[in-house]
Amino acid sequence: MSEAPLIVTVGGFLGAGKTSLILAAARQLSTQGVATAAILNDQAGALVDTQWVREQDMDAEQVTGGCFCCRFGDLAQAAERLREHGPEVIFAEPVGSCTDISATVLQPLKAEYAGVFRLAPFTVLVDPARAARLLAPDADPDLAYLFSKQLEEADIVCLTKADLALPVPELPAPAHFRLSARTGEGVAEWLREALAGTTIGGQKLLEIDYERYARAEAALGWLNCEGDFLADPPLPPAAVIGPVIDQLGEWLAEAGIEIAHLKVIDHAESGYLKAAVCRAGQEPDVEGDLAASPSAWHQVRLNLRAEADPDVLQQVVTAAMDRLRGSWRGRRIESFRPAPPQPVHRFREVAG
Ligand SMILES: Nc1nc2c(ncn2[C@@H]2O[C@H](COP(=O)(O)OP(=O)(O)OP(=O)(O)O)[C@@H](O)[C@H]2O)c(=O)[nH]1
Ligand SMILES: [Mg+2]
Repeated sequence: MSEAPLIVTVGGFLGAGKTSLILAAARQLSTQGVATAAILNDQAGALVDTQWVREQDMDAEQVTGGCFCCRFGDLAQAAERLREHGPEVIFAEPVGSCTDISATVLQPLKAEYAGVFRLAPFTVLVDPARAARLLAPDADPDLAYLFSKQLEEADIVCLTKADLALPVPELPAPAHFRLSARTGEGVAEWLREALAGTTIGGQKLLEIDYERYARAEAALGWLNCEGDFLADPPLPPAAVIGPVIDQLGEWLAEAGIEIAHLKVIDHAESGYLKAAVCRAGQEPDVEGDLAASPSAWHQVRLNLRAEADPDVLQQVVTAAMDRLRGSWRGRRIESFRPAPPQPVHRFREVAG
């Protein structure tokens, strides 16, 4: 390979559209013969995103059990493994509740992996609807703080979901691009800037209060679940994940619980389907094989992040899944509040 792979870090709050943009960008790049790969990240295992990205035939690794900053070694190893397959671009998606990425991830990558990887400008995505909620006077003040810190350290800020034509919120940092992963609008323009090689990622460093940052992360209940479902009678994937996501949306809305992101993926013998919502009461976004035929066996993964007690999340998820007609095998559920971030490295100056 002529040049070291370019790591393109795409951050932003939960549900901002990071994975969708990475997939849309990878599709555009593949038409130009550019090989890409992705690294996904979460506080727990059983990631919907990793499975979704792999279902789209993209080479993907994941870092689990903590954010990139706390698992810096795992991130570097994941990037090294991907490098063996010769991608020119490696997209890296940090957990949506993570910030201070410039000091704890980008500077260490520049310092320790010079010549091995190159760094694109750090892109942070903003969903206009989420921004409006987090910037409202009644928003959780710690989450609002985290959100503003995410924007403050960005080299490039992008407003996402342009196809929804939502009002543009007044952001603490100005947006450089407005794009839609769904229609492709603005993706080529962003990619041109991200891949230009003129700006090296991590130009800014944050002043940040780690106690407040930890409180913001802990404001969210986190739940990851996976298991096999044997439908009796056989059901299409839409009839498995549809009722689960609808029921959960209804119960969480009734309880007044703010959803950051709820996503469910079903890999059945007949095809795969993903459904997701970023707020209670939202009509789910459904992607995949909508026409997949009935199947008895379904491999299901569900990831839920919401402003609620993790035990409550566990109860409602279990109850929603148990309403389906059939039986669950080997279902594992992890629910918790993320632990305070403890970065392996924290640079006080911008590295080379
Ligand atoms: N209408 C519309 N919806 C989008 C667009 N991009 C993403 N979405 C939807 O927004 C939701 C969140 O998208 P993701 O790409 O999963 O967001 P994310 O930032 O990776 O989420 P986390 O990994 O959970 O933090 C999904 O339901 C997507 O279908 C877009 O351009 N337009
Ligand atoms: Mg994602």
